[in-house]
Amino acid sequence: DGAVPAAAKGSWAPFLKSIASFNGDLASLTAPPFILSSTSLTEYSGYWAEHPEIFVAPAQEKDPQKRALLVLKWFLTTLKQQYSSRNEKLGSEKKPLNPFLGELFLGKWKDPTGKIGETQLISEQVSHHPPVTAYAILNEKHGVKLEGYNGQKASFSRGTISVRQVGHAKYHLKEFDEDYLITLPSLHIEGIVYGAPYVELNKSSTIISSTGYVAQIDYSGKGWITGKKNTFCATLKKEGSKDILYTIDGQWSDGFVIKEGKTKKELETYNAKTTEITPLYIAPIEEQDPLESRRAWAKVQESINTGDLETTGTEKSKIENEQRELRKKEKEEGREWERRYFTRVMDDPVFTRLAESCEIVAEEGKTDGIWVFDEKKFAQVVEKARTGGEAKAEVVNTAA
Ligand code: 0T9
Repeated sequence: DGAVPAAAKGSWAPFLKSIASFNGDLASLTAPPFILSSTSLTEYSGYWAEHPEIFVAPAQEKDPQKRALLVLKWFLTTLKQQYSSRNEKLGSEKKPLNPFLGELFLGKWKDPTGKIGETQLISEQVSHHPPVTAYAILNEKHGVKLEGYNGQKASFSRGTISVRQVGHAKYHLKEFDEDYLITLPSLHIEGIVYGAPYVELNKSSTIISSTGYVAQIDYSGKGWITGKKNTFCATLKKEGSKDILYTIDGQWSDGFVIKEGKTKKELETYNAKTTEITPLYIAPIEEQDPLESRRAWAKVQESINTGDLETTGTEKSKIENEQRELRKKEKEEGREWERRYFTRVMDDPVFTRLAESCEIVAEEGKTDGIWVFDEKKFAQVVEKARTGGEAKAEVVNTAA
């Protein structure tokens, strides 16, 4: 238990016992303070586009096959941010704050060069029980839109927490009217006994395009005898064909090589360690909406960071009680919390068509329906900001 701080040694063993018998609801785990992060899960949606230039690159490619390759490349470059940025920054995976219903995390990746254009992030907690986060990432200049949602189903076995992600992402290119359905890999947490948890990906995930290209990514880890951590190998094929058009092999936390399928000729190498990320711009707290994550959790975050357990507890309870009151009131009035940017639908034609052609079990991607980015709601928010009180904050933001 080398990674457990001396003061927390007494709390790790009971925690291990508690996860051994937990019910699958990650949010209900009471972890020792040193493993708590002050970041809310709504912020994790930003990991999808921390390299805006790679995110929009497919929009500039005229050849559909190369476009499909660029989408696969972009997906692979997000994995390091998604799954190992926290242990790199914080020393281990940490337990995120469990977002409240309606929590928002909004930001943008600015582009001083003007070549990429501004990329906007909208992340909203659309369900609290079970937790589901939905997001949209928009780049108007290149007509790129990513939207998706995800929840987690967890179980404990053989000393690790296994997590299946429920949900999917859709990448859309306006100019080519092209869609890519992205399934989310399942994962498990390693290093728990040592008090230094980190994520390893399992099995495989798929990207299928409306143009008929299918990418499969197979994940493997260190294993008992051989293998390196965070390893994957990916192939891109045309649907129904056995011919491999491209292969991509490597470690998602380190780097990978793109090769042509037939000739095995090396086309490109990607270094995940030296490729810099673009920081997300978030409005100053006083300009944020009360539902925005960092404003709503400010006091909790500050007390977690200073190690003030008592304040953490009282401030967390305040939010929880407020939420309970809201739910009670909604129930009495027979209505549901209005999501600001997303709507739940029972069928999404793009999702269904692509999922079926790839034998993706649609049910696995659903959390009691499908959450879609609601352009109408979004337009209303934009309009309100233009005409109402929020307009001022927007002016200040762009000037900053
Ligand atoms: C969507 C991502 C997801 C969220 C996290 C399982 C996990 C919460 C969900 C799936 C993102 O796009 C990608 C990355 C990491 C996932 C997290 C890793 C993790 O451990 C947490 C859970 C809730 C815990 O914090 C368990 C406690 C553990 C740190 C101590 C043993």
